[in-house]
Amino acid sequence: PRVTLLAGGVGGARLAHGLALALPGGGAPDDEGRGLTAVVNVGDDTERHGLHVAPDLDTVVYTLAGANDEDRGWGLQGESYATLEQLTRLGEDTWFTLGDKDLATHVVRTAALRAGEPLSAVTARLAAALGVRARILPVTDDRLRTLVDTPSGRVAFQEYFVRRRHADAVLGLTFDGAGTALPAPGVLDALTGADVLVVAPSNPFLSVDPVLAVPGVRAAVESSTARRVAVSPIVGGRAIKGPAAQILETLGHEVSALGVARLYTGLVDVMTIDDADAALAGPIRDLGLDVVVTDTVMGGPAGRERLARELLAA
Ligand code: FO1
Ligand code: CA
Repeated sequence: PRVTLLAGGVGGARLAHGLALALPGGGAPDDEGRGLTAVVNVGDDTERHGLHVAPDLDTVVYTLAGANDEDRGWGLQGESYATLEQLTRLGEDTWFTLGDKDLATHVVRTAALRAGEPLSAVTARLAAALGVRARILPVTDDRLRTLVDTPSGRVAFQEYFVRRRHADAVLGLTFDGAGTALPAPGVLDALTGADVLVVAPSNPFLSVDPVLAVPGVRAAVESSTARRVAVSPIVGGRAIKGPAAQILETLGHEVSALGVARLYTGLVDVMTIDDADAALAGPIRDLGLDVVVTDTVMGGPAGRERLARELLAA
């Protein structure tokens, strides 16, 4: 089948890995376009030390390459930090942890972008070099930055997430540049032409909304004839990772898989929820969605592949 995943963050990367394991050839597209396409958030992108860092793209690529640091959820395994230590000595602000090998990715990407290569093209090159066979697309090649309104003002995404350890209340989000961004080549076709369209268990506000904010993307999902399946990032009233529960609460939504299902009504056909939330199946069906109840907590590769197979069968 043609499978398209909307992804951001660690939940997106893990499910992308599961789908790549479940599909023939690691999700490599065939002549008819069957295979896996991940459409990835770029609102988390940032500039550090003059380099363009794309955390969500890198987390997907590194995870599919089997090279991601699985304990932290981001960055490469077996990293060293000699460069960051030297940058600190030279007086640079080094609150954003960049490993020596990870920096090589940012050097290649930044050089390519400066030479006029689109982000989607350099991403394809990096993914291929690391042995990734699925298609990884940034949602846009244009500049798009998530800005977070907090009680102490508006801050850039990584300032909120890493520097301030997502401790601030999120009062609102702005996707700077989204209004004039164009979907990257292949994005709209991957959405409208999919057989199965999966919304990863990523943060609905921080990871999925910035993808949908690119003009044409939400409409392509809404009008897609694909079987559209979302996985709840909230299990038992808590987020698997990150601030999704806090943000739901602050923005006035129910902190549960039902709260997430309400956000995705009109966008997906099927809500996948954890066994722990089986009691919410009825209320979610009342919204007009189909419900699959399963173990959604992926853990390692076997769990990721098992969940992916269930989604493909939904
Ligand atoms: N997350 C952290 O919590 N602290 C870091 O220092 C950090 C560095 C970092 C470097 C490269 C990269 O690709 C990701 C990195 N992340 C770090 C993760 C990342 O900022 C967030 O998890 C995502 O943006 C949220 O989706
Ligand atoms: Ca479970």
